[in-house]
Amino acid sequence: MGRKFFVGGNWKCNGTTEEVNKIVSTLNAGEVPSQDVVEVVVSPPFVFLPLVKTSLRPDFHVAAQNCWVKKGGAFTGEVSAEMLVNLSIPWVIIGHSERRLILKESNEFVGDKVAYALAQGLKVIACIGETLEQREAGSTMAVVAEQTKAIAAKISNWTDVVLAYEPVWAIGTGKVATPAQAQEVHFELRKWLQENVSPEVAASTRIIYGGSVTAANCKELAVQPDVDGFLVGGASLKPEFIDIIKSAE
Ligand code: G2H
Repeated sequence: MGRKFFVGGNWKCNGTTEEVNKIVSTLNAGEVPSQDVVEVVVSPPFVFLPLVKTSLRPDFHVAAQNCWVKKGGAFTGEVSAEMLVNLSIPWVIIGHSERRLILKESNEFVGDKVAYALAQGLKVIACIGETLEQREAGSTMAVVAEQTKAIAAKISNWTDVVLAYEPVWAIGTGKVATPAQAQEVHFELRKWLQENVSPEVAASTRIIYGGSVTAANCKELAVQPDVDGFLVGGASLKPEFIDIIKSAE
C-alpha cells in the first residue's frame, strides 16, 4: 500500500482573528494537488479551531495542537480529546518538542496521550526528535527509538498515526536537516517499526519531517524514499505553504 503524502501546518501560538482569516483565504485560493495525492491538515490554536473548521476548504482538515491525557474533568486549562471529537476536529498533534521540553512532557505521558486520543477516535500526529546535544553525542537513534517505543507500548493500531520526526536543533532555527540526515533517521525509524511493531505498520505508517521546512528546501526532502511529508511551522503561516503542499507531486 502506498503512503499518501501528508503536509501539516502547525501554527503554534500565533494569530489573531484577522490573521487567521487571511491565512485561510490564502489556503482556500491555493491550487494544490488533489486529495488522492496529498493529505493537508492545518493546526491553529484551540481558540481558532471552530473558525478555521467552518471557513477552511473541505479538502483540507484541521488538527488541535494538544489534548489532555484522559477524560476531561477537574483539569484547569486543559482541553480534552472528547471536546475535539465533539467539535468534529479529526486530528491532534501530540508530543511536540516544545511541549516535551518546556512543559516537561515525558515519553510515557506522550504515549498515554496518543493512546487516549486514538481511543476517542482522533487521528494523531505524534512528534519525536533529538536535541542538538543528543545528536552530537551520537544518540539520535536511541532517543527517537525510546520516544517511539513509549508510544508503541500503549497502542496496537497505527492506522491513524502519523509519526513526525522533528530534530529539535532544526525547529524554528532556519537550520533544516539535510535530505540525507532526514532520510537516514526516517529509514532507521521505519526499520525500528519493522522490528518492533510489524512489517505492515512499518510499510504503511507515514513518517513526516519537521524543522525549518520552507518552499525553498521542501522539494529535495520530499523525494527521499522514507520522507512521507512535512510538519511545517513558521512557513505554514505564509503563502509559501501552498508551494510546500505542491512538493507532494
Ligand atoms: C517544527 C516545525 C513545525 P518550524 O516545530 O512543527 O516548526 O517549521 O517553524 O521549524
